[in-house]
Amino acid sequence: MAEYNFKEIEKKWQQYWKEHKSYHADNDSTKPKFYALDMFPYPSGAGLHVGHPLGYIASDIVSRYKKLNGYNVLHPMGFDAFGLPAEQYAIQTGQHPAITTEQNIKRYKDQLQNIGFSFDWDREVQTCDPKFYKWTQWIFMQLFNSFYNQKTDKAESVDLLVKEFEKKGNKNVHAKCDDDTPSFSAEDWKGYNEQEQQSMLLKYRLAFLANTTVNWCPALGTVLSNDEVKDGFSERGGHPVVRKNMMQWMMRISAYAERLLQGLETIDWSEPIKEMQRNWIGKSIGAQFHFALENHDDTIEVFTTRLDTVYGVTYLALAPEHELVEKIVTDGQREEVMKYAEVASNRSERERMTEVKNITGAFTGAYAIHPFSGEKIPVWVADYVLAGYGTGAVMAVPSGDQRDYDFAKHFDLPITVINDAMVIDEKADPTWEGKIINSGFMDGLSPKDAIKSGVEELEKLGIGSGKINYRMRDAIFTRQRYWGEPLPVYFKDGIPYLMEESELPLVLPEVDKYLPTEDGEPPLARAENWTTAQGDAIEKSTMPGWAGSSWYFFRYMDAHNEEEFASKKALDYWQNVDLYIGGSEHATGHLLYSRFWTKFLKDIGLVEVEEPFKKLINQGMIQGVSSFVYRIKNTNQYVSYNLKDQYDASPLHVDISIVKNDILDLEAFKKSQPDRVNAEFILEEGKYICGSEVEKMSKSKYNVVNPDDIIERYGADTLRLYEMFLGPLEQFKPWNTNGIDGVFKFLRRFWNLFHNTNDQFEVSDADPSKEELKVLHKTLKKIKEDIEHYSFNTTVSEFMICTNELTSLKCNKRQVLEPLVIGLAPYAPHIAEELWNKLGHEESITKATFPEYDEQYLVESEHEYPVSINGKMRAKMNFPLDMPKEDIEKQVLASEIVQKWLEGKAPKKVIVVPNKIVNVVV
Ligand code: ANZ
Repeated sequence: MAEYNFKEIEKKWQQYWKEHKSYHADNDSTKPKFYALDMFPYPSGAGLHVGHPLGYIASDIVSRYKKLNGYNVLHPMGFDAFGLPAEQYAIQTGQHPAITTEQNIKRYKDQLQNIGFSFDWDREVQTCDPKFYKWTQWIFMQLFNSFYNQKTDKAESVDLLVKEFEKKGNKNVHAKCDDDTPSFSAEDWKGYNEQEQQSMLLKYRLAFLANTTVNWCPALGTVLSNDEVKDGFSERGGHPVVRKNMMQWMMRISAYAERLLQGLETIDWSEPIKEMQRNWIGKSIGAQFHFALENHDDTIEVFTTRLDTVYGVTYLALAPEHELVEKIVTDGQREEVMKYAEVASNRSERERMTEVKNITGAFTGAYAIHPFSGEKIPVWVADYVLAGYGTGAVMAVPSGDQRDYDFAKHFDLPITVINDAMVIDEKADPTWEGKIINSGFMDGLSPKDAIKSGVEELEKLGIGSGKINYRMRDAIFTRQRYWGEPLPVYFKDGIPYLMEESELPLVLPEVDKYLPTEDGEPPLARAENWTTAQGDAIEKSTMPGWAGSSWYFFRYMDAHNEEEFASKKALDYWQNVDLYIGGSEHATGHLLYSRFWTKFLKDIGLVEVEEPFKKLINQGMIQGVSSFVYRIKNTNQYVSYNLKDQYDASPLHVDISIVKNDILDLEAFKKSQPDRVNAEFILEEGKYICGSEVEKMSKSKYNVVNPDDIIERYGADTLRLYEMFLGPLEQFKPWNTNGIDGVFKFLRRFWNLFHNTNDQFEVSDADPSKEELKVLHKTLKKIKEDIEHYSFNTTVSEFMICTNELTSLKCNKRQVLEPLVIGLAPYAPHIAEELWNKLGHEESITKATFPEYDEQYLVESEHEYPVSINGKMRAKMNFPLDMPKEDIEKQVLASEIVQKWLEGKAPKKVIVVPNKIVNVVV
C-alpha cells in the first residue's frame, strides 16, 4: 500500500534533513556562492499566518534550485527580537520581555519547520541575544569613533581629526558636521579644556548626541522615527505623537546622502522602491546666498533651486524658528511676530507643509535689499518655511511658486512677473495688477543658463554660490524604552565616553518594572548600579528597533564568531545578499539604514561591498477575507446580510473559523463571547448569511488563516505550491482556498504516475517516446526560465499540465519521471524526497543535479494539418514537416473521412499548402 500519505512523508523528511544537516552552508567551499535572504520576522505573539511564509517559500524555491545547480547556498533565518509589543506586554503583565520573546520564537520556529524550509538553522541569530548585540554595540562604537571626510568621501577615524585640529584647527577640514560648528585654530583647540574638545568632536562623530525636535509618543513613552509615525499617530498602537525637543543619540546618515543616491543605480531593485528612496534623500541642486538687511549687520541666507527667478522676488520669508526673527523684528511688530512664531512652531511639519488653505504669517517690519536690483523687500515670517531645510529662509517669488503666490495674494504683497512669463498662470485673473519687468543680466537666457550666470554673479559679489541640498535628515538612534540594546556609553561631566571594548556586551540590566520612572526617566534608570566601576552613569536610553536589522545579514555569514562580528574570510566569500525578499513597508527605514551601515563598514575596511542587497523583491501581501455580522444598534439581535438595510445595524468582525461559505455557525457564535450567549438572529431562508470583505490579514480582524491548519489538512507541499499558485509573487492577493483542492489533487496525480492501480510503486525502464520526452523537456525548460524570472505561479500550472499529459500518455518511465522529481523538488521538497528515495537513490535529492533540458525534443517534427472539404474543416491530420506534398495528398485521400465525402468519386481538386493546410474539393 502506498497512498500519498503526506503526514508521514513530511515528518520523515523534515527529521532526515535535520539529522543530516542537509541545508548546512559551507564557509569553506570552492563552489560559487548564492546568498538568499528573507527579511527576518519580529516574533509576535500571534504566530505566523499564511501571509508570512509567502516570501520565504519563494526564496526557498530559489535556494533549492540554486543548490541543485551547483551553488553553495546560504539561506538563513533568525529573529528581529527586540521591540515594542513584547515590552508593552511586559508592562501589562510584569513578565520579562525575554520570556515572551523566547516563547514566541519557539512557536515561530515550529511553524517554520513544519513548512519544510531549507534554512541553515545553525546560523540562526536573535537580535536580543547578548552574543549578537555585543556586535551591534561594537558597530555603534566604530560609528562614534568616526567622522565623514568629504575630501576623501568616506568615514575616517576621529583620531585623524584630532591630529589635524592640533596642527591647523578646523580651517582645512572638509567634513560633515553640525551646522553650528564654529571655526577654530590650532591654538584655540589646544586652549579648549577636555569638555570643550569633546563637545566639539561630537559635532563631527557619525554617532553623536544632539538636541533635536523629535516625535514623542507619550502613550508609548518613547521617541519614534519618522517612518514609525503615520499621520500624527504611532504606527504601532495608533497613539498620538507630538513634537518635543530632547537630547538624542543620532546617526549622521546625511553624510552618506549622495552615495545612497548613486548606489541605487548599481542594484537590481524595483523602480518604485528606488524612487521612494530617491524622494526620501531628496537631492536639490540650487544656490545659496545672502540678502543684506536695511539698518542691520546680519544677513539672511536663502536656498533656492530657481535662481533664474531672482528678479521676481517680492518678499523674503523666514521659518518661525529662525534665529534672526527675534533680532530683526521691529518694536512695533514684536508682539505679533513672537506670538505667531510660538503658535506656528507647535504645528507639525506635516501640517505646515500640507495645510495650504490655512495661510498664516506675520510681517517683521524689517527690509532686505535685493542684491541685483537694489530694491527694498519686506521680510516676513511664514510657517510654510521649514526650519530644518536649506537655510530656513526663502526668497519668495509669487509669480513662480504656488505657495509664494498664495501667500502674496493672502497678504496683498506685490507679484512681479519677469519678462511677461509667469510660471503660475494667474495673469488671466482680471484683478491682477502686478508689474512686468525683465530679468536683468539674465534676460534672454534659458533657465539653466540664467542659473549658471546667476551663480557666477553671486560669486563675483561674494555673497553666495551654487549649493546642493538633501532633504534627508540625520536619524535618531535612541528610544526611552527597556527592550533594546543598551548603548555602551557613560557620562563624565555631561560628556559621553565609550566603554571599553572588553566590557562588551553591555548586558541589559534587570529592572523592577518596564515603565519609565516617576520623573520621566527611561526604564533603565530603575536598574541598580547602572554605572561603571568608577561610578559614572551609563546611558539610560536603548537603541532603536533598526539597530540590529542594519547589519544582521553579515552576522549570518559567521554567526558564532566570538572574536569579530564576522571573519574576513567569511565576509570575502559571501560578500553580500544575492536575493533579498521582504515587504515594501521597509523602503525608507530598514533598507536605507542597512545600506548606510554597509557603506560605513566598507569605509572602515571591515567589509568589501558597498551595497548589502544586490537584488530585492517585495512580495505582495496576502490579504484576508473577513466576515461580518450585523448587530442592530443597542440590542443583542443580529440580522442576516441581505436584510440588514431594513434595520439600523452596524457590522462587526466575526471569526472566519465559524463561518462556512458565508453561513454563520449560530451555536459557535453564541459560544464565542460571553455577551453573545443570548444572541438572537434574524435569518433569511433559515440561515444567517455573513457579509465579507478583503482586508489586511490580521488577528484584530479575525480573518487570519494559520498555515498549521492547512498543513494538517493538505500537507506542507500543498501549502507551498498553493501559496505560489495564488498569483505573481509581487502582487497583492486575497487568500482564497478555492483552488487548494486542485493543487492537492495534482500532487496525488503526480504520485500516482509512480504507482500502479494497486498503489504499488512501479516505474518502467523502457525508453520513453518522443511525445513523453517532449513533455519532460518542455516542463524542465519552463521551470528553469520561470525561476530565473521569479515567476513561480506559472511553473505550478506547468506542473499540472505536465502531470495531466503524462497521465493520459500512461507514462511511468523512469527516464521521464526521475528528472521531473528533481524539477519539482524546489517547490514540493517532501514528496520529491520520498519519490527520489523510492526510485532507489540513497542520497537526498538535495544533492542531485538539476537536469538540463534539451532543445532537440522541443523542435516540432510534425505539423497538424487542418483538412478542409469544400471549404469546411472536417479533420485534423499529423504529417512530418519534411513530407513531400504528393505523399500528404495520397494519405489524405486514403483517409476514412475524405473517402466518405468522395462517395467513391475522384476529387475535383486537392491543394496542399506545406505546413499549413490541406483543401479537398469534391
Ligand atoms: C525661489 C523659487 C522660485 C523657488 C520658484 C521655487 C520655485 P526643493 O526642490 O524641494 O529643494 N525652499 C527653500 N528652503 C525652504 C524651506 N526651508 N522651507 C520651505 N521651502 C523652502 O525646493 C527648494 C525650493 O523650495 C527653493 O527654491 C525655495 O523656493 C523653497 F519659481 O526659491 B525656491
